[in-house]
Amino acid sequence: MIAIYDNSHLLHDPEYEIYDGAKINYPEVPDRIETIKNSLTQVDGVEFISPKSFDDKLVFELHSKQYVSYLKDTTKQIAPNRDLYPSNFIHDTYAPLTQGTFTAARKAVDTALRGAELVAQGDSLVYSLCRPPGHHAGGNYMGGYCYFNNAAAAANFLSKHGKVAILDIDYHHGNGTQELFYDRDDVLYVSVHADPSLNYPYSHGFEHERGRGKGLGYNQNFIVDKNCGTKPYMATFHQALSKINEFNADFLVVSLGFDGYRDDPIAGFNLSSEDYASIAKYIADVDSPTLLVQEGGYCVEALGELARVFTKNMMQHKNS
Ligand code: Q9C
Ligand code: ZN
Repeated sequence: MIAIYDNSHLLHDPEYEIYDGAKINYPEVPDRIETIKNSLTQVDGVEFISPKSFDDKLVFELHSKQYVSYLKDTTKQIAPNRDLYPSNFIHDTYAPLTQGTFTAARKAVDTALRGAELVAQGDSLVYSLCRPPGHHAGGNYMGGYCYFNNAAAAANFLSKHGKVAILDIDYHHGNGTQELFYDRDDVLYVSVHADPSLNYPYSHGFEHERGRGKGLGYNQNFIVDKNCGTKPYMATFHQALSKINEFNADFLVVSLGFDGYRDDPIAGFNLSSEDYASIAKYIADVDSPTLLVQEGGYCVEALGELARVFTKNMMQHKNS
């Protein structure tokens, strides 16, 4: 399995999050991806490569020129080691900007696109170690630690080569991804996440949101309770996976969040690393070449183990 990594994610390192009017430590830290990379380096059969630079037009197919320019121009004016809370093109208070944010976020798109290109060329399993994450970013906004929608960029790239399914197993609903494909029937979006009436992103992720126009039926939201544990989670996960299998896609993109893990500091379905191993096996059984795109997961001490267990099980089952 090829894994794609680039160190420009280190340029995005906000100091704080504003939560309930107070400054708290920013959970979406550079160590997340460093830990995952270091752990995967020890796994037999994983080979690392760097992304390359893809044309900006692939970004503009999803994000407006106005939004992209705002991000580029605003970050240029931020002093080193300062956080700026933007007042435009933003969904919530969870997307601080630093001087390096644009560069890091743009490279995360390249990381996802490189993975998509390899999968389009015949690789059966690739892992894009994207940071910052992407699934909360929409056409015109950042939010929820996300700036550009990496998984959506990969899915949109792959849609030129066949039918694409996106399975989003981050704890949070991918409101940005949902929005970007809401009118389309060539990209199916299926998400399993915590109840948005009690959890971020609050605005979207309800089960009645099923797509629009010819996209109707190509958006499927599945809700589980916070801390629900293995049994209820797996029951719902299997319903989601059967939608993916029915669609019979040519390519599968997995928005891979580890924030369902039991010790996650901001989220959690009370899932164990064994649960992530079995989730990986079931996803590997989907009969489509698969791109894993890193989204959330904030228990830094566990991320190395979770990524290792997940990829080992994916690799074993994908080729058997
Ligand atoms: N202090 C992703 O997992 N914060 N984004 C909610 C908790 C926002 C999560 C309040 C959570 C965003 C990619
Ligand atoms: Zn999340």
